[in-house]
Amino acid sequence: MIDTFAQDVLNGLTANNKYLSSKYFYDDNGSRIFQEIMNMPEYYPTNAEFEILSMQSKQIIEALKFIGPFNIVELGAGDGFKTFKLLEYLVSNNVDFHYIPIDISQEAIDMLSTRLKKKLPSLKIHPKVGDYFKILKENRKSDYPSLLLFLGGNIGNYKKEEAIDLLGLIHKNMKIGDKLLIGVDLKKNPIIIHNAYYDKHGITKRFNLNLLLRINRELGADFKIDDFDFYCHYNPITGDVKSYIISLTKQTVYIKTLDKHITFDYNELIWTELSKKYSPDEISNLAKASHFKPITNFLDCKHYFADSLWE
Ligand code: AVI
Repeated sequence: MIDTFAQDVLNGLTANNKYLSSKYFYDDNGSRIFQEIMNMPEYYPTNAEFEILSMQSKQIIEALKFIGPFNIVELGAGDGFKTFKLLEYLVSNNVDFHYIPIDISQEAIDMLSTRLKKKLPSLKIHPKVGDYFKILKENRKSDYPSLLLFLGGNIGNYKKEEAIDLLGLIHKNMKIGDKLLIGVDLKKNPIIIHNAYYDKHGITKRFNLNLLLRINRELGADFKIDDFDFYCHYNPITGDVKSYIISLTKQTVYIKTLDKHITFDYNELIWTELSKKYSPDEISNLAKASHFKPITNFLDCKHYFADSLWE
């Protein structure tokens, strides 16, 4: 029996147009490289969303129209760097709420809880590790309304139908009165987007090639990293950033766990990631397609990024 990762690698690398899913970028090493990406000055989403949550916490909370205590449930809380500003605002205004960060990584949740307990000692925090939907289902039983946070623009990494499925599932696990604040990267000057993904430091290249190293490590493959390169391209009409690994020679790679030889042509591509950008109208359409009602968008001052509030 081979596991899901092995099966997905097999499916992707034996397809006519080769592909690998970007969800496999995030092993320990990949997560560290992603932190480096988020710290690059060219990767504008970090600062843009930080600005929204720092400067507009008051407006966001007012727009919820919650009366009395409520929950803030964060899907994929990670290091909680952006959410901190929102939590800090609520704590310093003595607002009655519970913070429920969810992540699949125990390590990330432990670090987040320790940091928050130190910085905001009066915060009522109930960290959870595990499957988003199971935890959301549990949360439906709460007497209080919830604000769900799905930040960072992760929805952009899903194809349209997949995004609608995922959001539909989130919707199914919410109760009447709950709201969702979702981070969405906006269409903008293509040069800004190009520089954020095709970065001159080569960090995004390392992020992509790490996927081949992961296959070497976990599936006993013999990818020679120097024989591959990285390319990405933004299409300002569709809003798609598509990332690829390029084979620099005609070559054969052996994957031991799969007992499979994979051949690559000279300049053959492996599609690794979609990072979709939306216009405000497209955000509304996405909300409606997944059974939500869009309320309002909170934008940073440059209009690079939106935290969109839906009910
Ligand atoms: C996690 N996700 C929103 C990032 C993005 O912008 O699509 C991942 C990333 N890929 C390259 N740079 C950042």
